[in-house]
Amino acid sequence: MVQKADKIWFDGKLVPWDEAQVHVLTHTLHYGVGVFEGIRCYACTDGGSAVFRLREHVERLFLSAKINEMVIPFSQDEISAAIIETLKVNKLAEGYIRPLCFIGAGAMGVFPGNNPIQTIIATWPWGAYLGAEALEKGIRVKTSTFTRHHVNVMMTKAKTCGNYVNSVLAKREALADGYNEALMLDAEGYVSEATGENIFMVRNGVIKTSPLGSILSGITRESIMILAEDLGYTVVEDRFTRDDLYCADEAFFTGTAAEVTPIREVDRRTIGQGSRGPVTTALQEAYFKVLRGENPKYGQWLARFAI
Ligand code: PPE
Repeated sequence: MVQKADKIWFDGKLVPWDEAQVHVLTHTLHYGVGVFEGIRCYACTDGGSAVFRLREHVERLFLSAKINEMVIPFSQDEISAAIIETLKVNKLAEGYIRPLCFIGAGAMGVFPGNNPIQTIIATWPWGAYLGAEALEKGIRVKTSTFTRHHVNVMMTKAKTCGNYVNSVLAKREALADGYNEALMLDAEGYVSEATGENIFMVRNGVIKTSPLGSILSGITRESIMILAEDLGYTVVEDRFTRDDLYCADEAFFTGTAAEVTPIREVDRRTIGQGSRGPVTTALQEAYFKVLRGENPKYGQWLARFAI
């Protein structure tokens, strides 16, 4: 169960958590055209808190809306300010932020007509996405029987609610089969991403990640590519296959929720030594330092606030 907070921001007002309700004929509930973000904030070492890459997340929310021809009746600055306001009112120094824009009730049928575009911002505490041990020991992954979206079926640059039907199907299957996460291949059979994470592999010191195509353009992915280059690694965006991945020295997932999660097994093949490898460890450390405000070089990635 999600841990309740005091308030949810709903169309410009802070309403009590239990009163943030919608009508059953909400268009998005029927047809899945809504857009959302997943953002984290962290308590910093020097006191205070910071939202990680707030500007980029809010920008992606608006781009997702544009792709889906939804006009959000607020500016990016207004949504950013509302996020900080919601965190403060809920006294959440560290946690997860979920903005969601959806098509409200009005007309029914596939064409949404002039139904209102509504916006909520919810926040709650959220620990390690894939379990407390995952960040240290790594997780077990299985190639899904479900193919990731073809770019001309669902537009993958948008973080669209309906895109996640594919993720839910794959995640359920992976968990039922005793794994922690599903590895999803694109329509051509190359490694795409996971149900809510991007993927990296490391071989002979070179870090590789799937190119933008069928994947969500992850903000963690981009941050890790920058931090890896800082640490002197070569990073390439290139397609790779599941058998390339089986032969990796290391592999890991990235995502706001998943942060940097090592992969220790794929389809019963042990990856590297079957534990968190040195490159993954170095990148995890670098990432957490930035999040906690310990790397002044990336101070501009942090929207600081105090509760
Ligand atoms: N791919 C997908 C499909 C995805 O959903 C996410 C985020 C990513 C990649 C990584 O993107 P970024 O967070 O910008 O690095 N998934 C969000 C939702 C997870 C959920 O279960 O809900 C998240 O991590 O917040």
